[in-house]
Amino acid sequence: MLNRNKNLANLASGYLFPEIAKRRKQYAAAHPEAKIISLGIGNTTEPLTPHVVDGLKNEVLKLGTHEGYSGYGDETGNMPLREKIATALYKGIVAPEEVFISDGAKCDIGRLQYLFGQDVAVAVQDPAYPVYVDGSVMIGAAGPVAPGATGYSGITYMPCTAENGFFPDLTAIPSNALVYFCSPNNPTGAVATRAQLESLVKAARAKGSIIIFDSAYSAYIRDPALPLSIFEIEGARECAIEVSSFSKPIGFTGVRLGWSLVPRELKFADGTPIMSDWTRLMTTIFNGASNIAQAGGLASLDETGLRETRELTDYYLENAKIIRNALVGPNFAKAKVEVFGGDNAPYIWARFPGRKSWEIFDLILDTCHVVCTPGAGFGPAGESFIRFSSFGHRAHVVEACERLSKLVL
Ligand code: PL4
Repeated sequence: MLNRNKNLANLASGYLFPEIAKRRKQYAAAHPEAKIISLGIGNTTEPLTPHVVDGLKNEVLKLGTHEGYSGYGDETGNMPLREKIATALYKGIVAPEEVFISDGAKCDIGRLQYLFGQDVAVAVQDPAYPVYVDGSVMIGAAGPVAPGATGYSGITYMPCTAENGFFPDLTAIPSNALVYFCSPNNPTGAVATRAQLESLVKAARAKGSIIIFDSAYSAYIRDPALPLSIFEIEGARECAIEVSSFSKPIGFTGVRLGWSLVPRELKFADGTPIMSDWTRLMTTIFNGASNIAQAGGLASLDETGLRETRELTDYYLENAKIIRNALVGPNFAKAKVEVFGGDNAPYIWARFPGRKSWEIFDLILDTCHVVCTPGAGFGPAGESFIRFSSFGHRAHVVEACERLSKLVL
């Protein structure tokens, strides 16, 4: 028999989101009368917008003709889409050849972990989207949780707390490390300022480290002073890779489309351009994003598409406002609950002093029939926090908030 992959055996628990789905299912089975509402997993709920649907439909119709049919495409993506991302979203600060189209940011994070392999130090914001840590353990860049420890060995956890404005102490960044950084942040909802990103780039360059910048939620930024991309920061081309996604701007969570951005200047220690190895890897183990999805993505980047994106993201941001308002109600104020995020981000991050995240998760599920996400699932610094997602139907969000206003803490 084959031996189990040792790295997978090092994982301490199941992946967070299926675990939440499992608990919801178990609760529903035991309480069939409960009308459960999810403010948990960041899964979009609103229909695709008309112009994007037209883009998808037209491509499907083309595929049904001899003239318009296409099979395998370029593994790194169709050039018109790469060009449009470079111009419409990045205003020309990146070149189309630096944009690699994919089936989503999560998949790109996994492939980037494969690109850098196991001989790399890893630093994460704590709390963080679990794929950064779990994927690092899977590839062998991090080891098991030592007895008595709260995190995996080999990972530098950089606490992001209310006290430090959810921006980490950058002196903790190890040398020659991959530094995962997400802004707007999942789960805290914090958005890094220009000055903060400048200090991050400076610190990464000083340490010979590379930032993996996750901008999956940049379409939710409304404050014009906040950077949408790490490449707005001078020096980032020498120390950063960006991953991003069509999931949250246009509801492509199920359609699947994203991109990574690898600047030409970025090099390994031996002088090899990272872009060369990334191209080699993508063309070898990835077969290109769906041509239909790419047509939909392209439609979303023209004038009409960008307007629709704005309207869709405004809808979820309004949900975020409704959730925030509910969480500052008298019952929460009495329990001294602190509320963060939700302004330029679709997540609200609430601290329940003296309580455990999973305890609050169970209480809210049991008494409000509302699913949320326990902060502890995002890392040690997430303990006592709960994340609320704004990706729901308005009527469900309003109903969930009414129930939350009656929560006894
Ligand atoms: C549940 C910071 C959600 N099954 O859709 P993708 O792959 O382009 O983007 C995924 C992604 C990338 N980066 C960040 C994210 O927060 C997400 C999506 N996260 C959440 O609730 O935290 C969905 C989670 C999904 C998953 O595992 O990603």
